[in-house]
Parts: sequence; C-alpha cells; structure tokens
Amino acid sequence: MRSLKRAVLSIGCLFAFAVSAFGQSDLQKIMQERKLTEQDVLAAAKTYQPSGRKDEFIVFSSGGQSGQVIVYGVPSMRIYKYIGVFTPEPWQGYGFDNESKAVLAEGRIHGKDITWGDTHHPNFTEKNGEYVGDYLFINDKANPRVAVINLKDFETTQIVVNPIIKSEHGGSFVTPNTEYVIEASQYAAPLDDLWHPIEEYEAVYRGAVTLWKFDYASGRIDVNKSFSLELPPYMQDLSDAGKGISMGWAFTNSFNSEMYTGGIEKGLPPMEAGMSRNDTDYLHIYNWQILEKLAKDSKNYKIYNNHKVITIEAAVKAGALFLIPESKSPHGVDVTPDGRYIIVGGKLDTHVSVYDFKKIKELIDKKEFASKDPYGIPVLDMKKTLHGQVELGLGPLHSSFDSKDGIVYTSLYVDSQVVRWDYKSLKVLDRINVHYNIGHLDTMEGKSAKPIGKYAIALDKLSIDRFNPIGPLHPQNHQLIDINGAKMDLLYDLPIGLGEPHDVVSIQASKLSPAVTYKMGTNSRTGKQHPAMTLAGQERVERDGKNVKIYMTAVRSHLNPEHIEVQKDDNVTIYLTNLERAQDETHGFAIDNYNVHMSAEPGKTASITFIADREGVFPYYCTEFCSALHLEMFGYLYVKDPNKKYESAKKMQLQTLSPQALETEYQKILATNKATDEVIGSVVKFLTEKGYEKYPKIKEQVVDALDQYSKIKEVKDKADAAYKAKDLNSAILWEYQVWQYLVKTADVGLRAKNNLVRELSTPMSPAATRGEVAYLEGGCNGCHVIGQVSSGPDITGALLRHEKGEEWIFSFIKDPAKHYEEEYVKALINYFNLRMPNQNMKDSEIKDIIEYMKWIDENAGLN
Ligand code: RUQ
Ligand code: CUA
Repeated sequence: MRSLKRAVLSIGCLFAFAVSAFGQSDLQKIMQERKLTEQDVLAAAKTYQPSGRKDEFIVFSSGGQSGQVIVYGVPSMRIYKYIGVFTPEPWQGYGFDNESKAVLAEGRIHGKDITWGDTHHPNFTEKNGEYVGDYLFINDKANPRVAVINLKDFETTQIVVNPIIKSEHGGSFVTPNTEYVIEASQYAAPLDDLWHPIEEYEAVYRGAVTLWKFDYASGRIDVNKSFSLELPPYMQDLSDAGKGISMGWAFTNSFNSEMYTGGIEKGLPPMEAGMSRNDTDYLHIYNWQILEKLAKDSKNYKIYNNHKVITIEAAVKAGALFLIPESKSPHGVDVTPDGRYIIVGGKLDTHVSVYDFKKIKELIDKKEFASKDPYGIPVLDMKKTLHGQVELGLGPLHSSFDSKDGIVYTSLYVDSQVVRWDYKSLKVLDRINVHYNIGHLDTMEGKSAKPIGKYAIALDKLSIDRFNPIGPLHPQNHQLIDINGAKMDLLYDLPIGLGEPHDVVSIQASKLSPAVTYKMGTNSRTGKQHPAMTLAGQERVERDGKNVKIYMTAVRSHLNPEHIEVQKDDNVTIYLTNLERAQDETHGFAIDNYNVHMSAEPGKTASITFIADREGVFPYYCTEFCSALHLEMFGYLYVKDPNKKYESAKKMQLQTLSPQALETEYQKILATNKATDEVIGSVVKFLTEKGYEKYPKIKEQVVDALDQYSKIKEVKDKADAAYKAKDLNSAILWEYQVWQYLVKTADVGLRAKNNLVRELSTPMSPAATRGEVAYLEGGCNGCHVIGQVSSGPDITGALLRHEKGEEWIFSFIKDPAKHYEEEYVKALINYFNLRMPNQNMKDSEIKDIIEYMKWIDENAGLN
C-alpha cells in the first residue's frame, strides 16, 4: 500500500511543496545550486513524467543512415524504441532470425544485400486525412525503397524496392485514405537501367513519382497495382498529397529546372552554381486519380523492369500533369489541413509561397496556361496561382500546422528559427531561436487534416555547444517547444545518437493500440501462425540426412531441449516458441560463437538456420534477463565430427551424499514447498475475495500466476514417483523444480495483489497526501508499520481506540509527555518499552497526519 502514495505526488504538488514550509527551502536551494531559473523549473514541470506516468503523444522519427525508426514520447522526450527497418537490429533479432531475414531480403536490389538505409520521412496511414495509427511507412532515400511497419507490434513487415529510380526523396507521403504511398525521385537517371552518357541528360535521364498501392486488407503494398509517372529530369524533391478541395492531386517540387549537369572535373562550374541559376523551379501538380485510370490502358504507359510508367505525354493529354514556377531551389511542400493552400519553402529565398489550389484548379479548368515546358507540360502562371508570399527569414524549409485555423510553423534553416505565421492573412506572429540549423519540424499530428498543435519539435541538424562533447560526430538535437501560449517556449533538448533523423510524425498515444503479447505461435513478420509453432510437450528434434530441425520452447526459466547434438556440417534450424502468456516476458536465444541470435516475445515463434561447421561444445542461452533464474536458462549444442573417433575420459570418483543426508534434504525442500504454497493460498484467497476478475490487467497477472502453478502437478508426480522408487536424488531435483514454479507463482501473485490493493484503495485527499509526507519525513515509520504491530503499535484504528479520537491523537502527537501517566499509555510504554517521542510537528502537519490516518482506516480491510 505504501508505494501507491508516492504516485500521488504529481506535478501539481511540486508547487505545493514550493510553498510548504520544508519544501520551499529545498526547491530554492536546488534552483540556486543548479543555477535554474523559474523558467527552467516551469519547463521541467511541463515535461517531467513521474514514474509510471505515460506520454500524451508518440513520435516516430526517421533514423537517417541507421536505416531505422526511432520512437519517443512527448512531452517527456523519452526514447522508447529503435525499430529495425532497412538494417539488421540484433536486440529484436531483426536480420538474424529467418522470418525477419525474409523481410530484409525483400529489400535486396538486383539480388544485392543493402545493409544500410537513409530513412527520411515517416508517415502514418490516414482516413479522411487523419492519422489512423495502425501502420507506418518510411522511405529510404539512398536505395529507393519504402517499408511498412505494423504498429500492432512495431515491427517491419514489408520492404518494396522501387523498380525504376536510382535515388529518391519525396517519400513516403500518403494520400488521404491511404490509397497510395507516394515516392518521388531525386537525382534523375535513365529509367531503363542502362548506361547513357550525360550528354543525353535531357533526352533520356528522367525523374519519376511512384504511386505504391496500399492494400489495407493484407496490410501490405501491392506491387502489381502500383505504377509510376515519368517526370522531366528536374530533380524532384519533397512531395505532399492533396486533401479536401485538392483531393486526388499531389504536389512535388524540384530544384533543377536548368537541367544543369555540372562537371567540376572538366573545369565546368559545379552543380550548385548551375542549378540555382534560374529564378524559378517547378512545382509538379498531378492527379493520381486520373493516373490510376491511365494505368489501366497499355497505350498510356511503358514497361520498365516489369513496372508501368505512365508517359509524360499520356499524363499531359489526360489533364493529369501541370507545372507551376516556384521560387528558386525550394525544399518543403506542405498542404494545409483543409487542402486549400500549398506552402512551399524557399530555401534560397527569404519567402515562403502560399499557392491557392482554388486558383490553380480554375486555371486548369479554363485551360489557361502561361506556357509549356520543353516536355510539353502546361505551365501555369505563378502569380495567378499564388495566394501570396511572406518574408519569413533566411532558409525557410518545412511547415507544420496548428489546431488554430490558418496558423502554421515554418523552419528557417539558415536563421535557425521557428516562425509562427498565418497563411491566410500572411502575417508573421512569433519566432523562436533553435540550436542550430533546423530541418524539419513537426507539431502534434501537424501534417494531418486535424492538427492538434500543442507542442512543436524542431529537428536541428547541428548541436554544436548544446551537449557534453562526445567526439567529432555530434548527436542531433530534437527540441521540444511549447506552442500553446502567445510566445513560443523552448522546453527540452533531446540529443539523438542515431543516424541523422530527418523528419518525425507524431500521434496521440491513445490512437495506438499495440498488442502486449502475440497469439501463441505467431510469425510476427506475417502475422500468421508459424507452421513450426511448438507447444509444451511438442519439443523435438527431427533429422533428415544433414538437415536437423529443432523444435524448442522457452518459458521461465528453461529452454527445452537443454542438450542438442548434431554432426559437423549439419544444416541446423532451430524453431523457438516463447510459451509465455505474461507480458514483457521476452526470451532471447543465442548460441555462443555461431552468430546466432533471436528474440522471442511472449507467444512468438521465430527460427534461425545455420551450418554447424565447427566442432565443439557451444553453450546457448537466453539473452533477456527474464527471471531470477535467467542465468540458468541455457543449454549445450554439441557438434561432433562424424569422421573422428573420440576417446572417453575416465570417470572421476566424486563423493556422494549418504541416504540419511538425502532424506534430510528431501524433507527440508518438502517443508519449504509447503510453506510457500501456503503463502500462495492466502494470496489467492485475498484476490478471489476481493474480486480480482473485475480488473482486466490484474486478471491477466492472475492467469499468468495460475499458469505457472498449473505446471506443478506434473512435476510433483515425478518427484513422488522418484521418491517411491527410492531415487532420492531425482525426487529432490523434481521438488526443487516444484519450488521454482511456486516461487514464480508467488512472485506474480503478489504483484497482482499489490495492484489490486491499489485499485481498491480510496483516493487520497490532498490533506492525507500531505499527511503521509509529514508522517514519513517525521520518521514515524521508524516505529509504526501500518497494518502490523512492530516496535510501536499499529496506527490502524488508533483514531477509534479513544473517545474523541481525533482530539486525543492531536494532543498526543503535539505533546506525548502530557499523556504518559494515562493508564492506556502506561500500558503501551510497558509493552513496547518505548515512549512516543515529541516530533515537534506543526499543528497543520498533525491535522494532515490525522487525515492520513483516516485514509488508512478506510482502507484497513485491504491489508
Ligand atoms: S528533408 S534532406 Cu528537409 Cu525531408 Cu530529407
Ligand atoms: Cu529467459 Cu532469460
């Protein structure tokens, strides 16, 4: 009961402390010592999560060159997980077990393993432009690929390789009902995958945008229903999908309308000079709903690498592709939540441009075009499509939206600022410095049709002086900004020590519903039952020539089998099923020296295949600290050379126990088991009487406890049989196994009991909460244990033991000596051989303690 009270000390109480007598000096002393301003303490209070408190938002960040995805919480900025996506991740067994190897193998390019990625833009599945929270997509800029992550278990389940482009950037953006995942190329290259000289750049080099069809029913991208649109070699960049009034359209910008190809080694001006020569580049506007229809008729597309690529010509003819000039070398393109405006960051300009889709659509409908580009694509007049331009500062890149209408936040790369402005009235409202060189930024659900706002995260490219130096490669800095008030307020710096994260997306934690365990025997990468699922009692070794299959189970705290013998050069597959039903009881599996590792979360079946090419004895063990006997969770792999003759070593004569000694040990363990079983009995009685079944979380624990308990009978029978057969040694060992199960049952049962007590306790009033603090800080717990007589009497019921109990207790705490001569107190002093000392409590503290004692009495039945 004791620990739950701590949890009540919430942020609110931090300030209650600041004004209470003993708290004030402490907080102020700490502020002084640590040189914290009031502003700092406020920022801490806005982000600090007391132990056990959960975050309101979950953020998914690209992991850059690590090829992974980073998961953290807001406002705490605590990192929760790194999800293996394009690269192996040993902890999760990703890229080690056969099931995940199959996923990574999908990401091979022309049969070549790609062991890194450059993840840039994560995005959620959407319904009506709002985040769903069941899948996440992420792109690989370096090796054009898109991955699907299932948010039921936060595991990568699919990787698709782009069949035609060599490099990308504008992925993975999602259409409003997740019809398609958009992936736009970056550096133009020939689509036919052949050599073409750079002189043929304009003629043969191309960009493209791929529309990956997402099949919701299977949770997978359907490669056969996906197609691409050929684009001029303008170096396409970021993209976004239209919604609302711009539903059906998508937008991709570009930065090389010059089609400059550089040649520094030939004495030509470098790429950067030639590519920023024109005053404008092109925003590409295309209609995927029309393109989808074009992809059904073979006269509209060419086939490259078994993939349909709609020609520029066909798209133009169908009115599905247009261009609008945009300020030179733009970067981000972001569609407003209602779909009406498209905001483009200038990068080399101080302006952002706000395009009005209504105006764009009118021009398209009237077929009013300013010109055509060299590829025959209609170009709209920039001025006629603009709602306006706003000067924000140097290097505007990306934008993310607020819940308040018209409010948007834009990152300024060069100025290292976040600017809050109004894209309707085109007014700048506020700006805040970040450290340093911000790329993307995200407000909560800020890229969806229903942004929440609340916090912004600045993804700073440089962290220079922000953190303790850790060598020349600095971490990146994700800064949390409070955007609720009239002025933005910087709250927290999170150093990210993995890859270069480019972009994040955020979602309300309540929208996610990840599973805590798998259905027994699940292949987590397919979501289906694993054909090699192994239940208790089905453990076995199957041999077919050189192929050996081991069906293994793991449950606290043993692997079954514990000895595996194979011949040298056998092809060994181990199928491991984690039989646990309890959450967070993961078992890992490693074979020393064999580069073998897997992770099996409760219910998962995973497998690993290797050639046993080295003779010897190799321990294998569980790699997760799963229980007190985790170290005992191991076994031996014996690899024997069939061509060798082995001489057996001489047996050593060890001393053995006498029959009497064995009998004594046997009786001792019997008694221990009996006592432990009684504890379990009382816990079960308590749980049952108090109706644990009404609390699903507790019920889960009780089921887990009983699951452990149910295993006892079988083992006990073996113990009894051994005893009967006078095999005392075996009987003792089996009784120890009984004890193992009893301990595990008791362990989980007591946890369930504690949780139930917590559930059943009445909430503590603020006064009682303060009273508990006074009680603890006054050292009362030195003599009094609640619910027990110890070196002092149990204070439970003390209020009821006296007439006018409250008055009496008040007076007694205030001045105990005054009562020493009372008969009752005399008896107590005699009994405990101690006198209640004067703790110099203040009146207010005593009153609070009495409130606390009332709370104890209210919950007395729960002990
Ligand atoms: S990004 S350089 Cu500004 Cu999204 Cu990838
Ligand atoms: Cu299972 Cu450690």
